[in-house]
Amino acid sequence: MSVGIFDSGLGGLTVWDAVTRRMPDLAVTYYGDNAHAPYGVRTPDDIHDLTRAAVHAMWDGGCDLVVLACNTASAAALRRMQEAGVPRGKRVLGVFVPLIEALTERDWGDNSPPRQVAVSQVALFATPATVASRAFQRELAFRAIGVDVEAQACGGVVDAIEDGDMILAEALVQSHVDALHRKMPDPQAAILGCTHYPLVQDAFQRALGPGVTVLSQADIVADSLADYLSRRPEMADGGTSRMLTTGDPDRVSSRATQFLRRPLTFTAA
Ligand code: DGN
Repeated sequence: MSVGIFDSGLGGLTVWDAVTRRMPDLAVTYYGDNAHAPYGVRTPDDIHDLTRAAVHAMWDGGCDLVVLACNTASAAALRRMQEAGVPRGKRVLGVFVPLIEALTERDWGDNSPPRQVAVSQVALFATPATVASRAFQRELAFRAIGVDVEAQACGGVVDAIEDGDMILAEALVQSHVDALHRKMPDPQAAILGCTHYPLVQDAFQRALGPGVTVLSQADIVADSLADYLSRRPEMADGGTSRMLTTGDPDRVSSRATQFLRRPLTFTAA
């Protein structure tokens, strides 16, 4: 069974890249819903329905475990899907819990007691849909962690990165960090809560200053997945690696190769 990594489009390739570097022998199915990207501007119901359909296709295609690399999909669909019930032997995980673990330095082994929160003032940068969902704050509250989170919706950054316009993307990062500082002048840590933001991580670090810990989601999710699979090896038992897209495979392959600067070949989902 290969492990599934789902994203609305290309952004999840940052997570795929970190996972495949961390576990080179792991069989991974990447599934990009490019036909319906971007998700960040869609309604929560729409995002849920698209994510649910894709995850069921991945389960049916042989992935027992699917990771939603997309924050927007994690925010709008994960809890709803888990509450509606997951088929026997299948799992779907998101990206918020690994981030919360990293933020709090807490070990989420079953029944682990809450530990001291490592930081108290945290900036969250994400798409407008993720910020509007308040899913990250909800997950923290669910775990009774008293972290003060100030969220900043970063309109335009995903589009600029997808267009390859890094000068615009970095200028937008600066203006979103300025906006965050007006609400929270002195954050101790910053979460880049969008698949695309690792590509402008240096710009976030520069704008935030050297004293702020910037959490890179892709590496955190890869570490967390490695830890999960060490405890549940049956979830990644053989299988072959594939790159699937609901969009046009030739076009997606060439954009993905440009996006990650690695040769990548997609086939139709
Ligand atoms: N993959 C999305 C995320 O992590 O929020 C960003 C792209 C999008 O669909 N807006």
